[in-house]
Amino acid sequence: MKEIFGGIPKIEYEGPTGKNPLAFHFYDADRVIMGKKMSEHLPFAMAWWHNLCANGTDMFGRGVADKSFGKAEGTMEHAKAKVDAGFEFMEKLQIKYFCFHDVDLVPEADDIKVTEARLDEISDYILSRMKGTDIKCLWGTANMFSNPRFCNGAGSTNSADVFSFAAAQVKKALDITVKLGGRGYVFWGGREGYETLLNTDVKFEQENIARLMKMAVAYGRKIGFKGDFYIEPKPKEPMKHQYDFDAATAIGFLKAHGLDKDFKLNIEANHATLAGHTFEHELRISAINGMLGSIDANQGDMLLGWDTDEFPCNVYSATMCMYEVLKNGGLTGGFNFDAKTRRPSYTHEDMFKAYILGMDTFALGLINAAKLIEDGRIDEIVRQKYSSFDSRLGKSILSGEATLESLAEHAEKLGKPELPGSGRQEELQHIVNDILFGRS
Ligand code: XLS
Ligand code: NI
Ligand code: NI
Repeated sequence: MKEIFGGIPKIEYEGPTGKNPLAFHFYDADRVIMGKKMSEHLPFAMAWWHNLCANGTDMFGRGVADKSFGKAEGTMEHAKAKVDAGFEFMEKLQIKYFCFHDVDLVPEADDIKVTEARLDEISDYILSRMKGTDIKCLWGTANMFSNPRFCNGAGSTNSADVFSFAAAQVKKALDITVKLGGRGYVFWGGREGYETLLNTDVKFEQENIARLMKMAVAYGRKIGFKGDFYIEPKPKEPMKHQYDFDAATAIGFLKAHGLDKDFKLNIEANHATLAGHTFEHELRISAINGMLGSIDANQGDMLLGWDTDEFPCNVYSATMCMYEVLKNGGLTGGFNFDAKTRRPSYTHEDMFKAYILGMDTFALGLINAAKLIEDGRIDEIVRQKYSSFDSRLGKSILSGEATLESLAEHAEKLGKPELPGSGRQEELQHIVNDILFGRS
């Protein structure tokens, strides 16, 4: 097969002192950290849409990057060239997974039957390219936000016809995900939200979204899908209010509709910060509910109020993310780089350098997070903070034996409690810096 990214070598680990921009400086796939290989801790995935489709178009300018891969765009030859480009890209970067929207794979036709036939053809081709490699599908999804028919939402639409088209897309995207052996299936509620309450029946819309998800679970299980369904929370953009605002909101929704056994969350860093949370907050909330499934690894810009989907370079944030992931015992999903190069980084080489940056950032995060855990000071300080619940009094609260009366009696006997003890935040932050930057 003819090389598409000629001149770009296979990207190898060259160590932290290396200066080669086309090499990993921290991601060393076989290095063992806390009993597992880096590659097992970090199942990285390539996002079809940003990497193979997006050409840098924004609200103010047309495309600048060439993603034709030598074929006329809008054709099946081009769709196949993207598959070839994707596989060469993943193989050269040691990436073992990919994620896709249905319409990333093929040009969408006016008639849905034509699109579906194209999806059958391209998924056969992808399957043939997967043979003999260890590349797998992390998750699939249906794009139910780009086509004008979804201007009022997909599951939340006011039109029963449009709802049926959403259902048809989910059905086909599930077929393909299962065919390609996908670990998960994502619902990102692109336009599941509203602009104004004046024209919106929120209760009706939310119940209909749940109906669509229940149909997806029923169909998915019927055709043998064993993986997790995911909701990917996002607070806004494109809609002013999106129903899956953040992890806590999505978990409440899933529980209210009895979907919590089949669904977990796919947490995206940039969506967390748009919701006014840290990335690690969203991960923790998912994890304590047993719903941390997968991650869309990217980062936002704190000075901008939109989803910039930048490649992650913030090692501190990646460390806090990996701390949550390690504490969770890993992910059932993986790390999908839902990230795009900046508009001026339009060359094919930039695509590789961006993934190298992201993978090295998470490798550093993993190395650091393991050090934080192995050091043990943070855990010990947290343990001490709650140690009063080890006392007889504390145990009576935890066991349910205590009552308002018994506790009031205790309080009245004391008259005035001691202050609860320092939170030691600055000490903890110092410890983190010590571990990250010290020479131990
Ligand atoms: C958009 C979302 C999207 C999902 C998949 O903000 O991140 O890319 O990951 O539909
Ligand atoms: Ni995403
Ligand atoms: Ni996003």
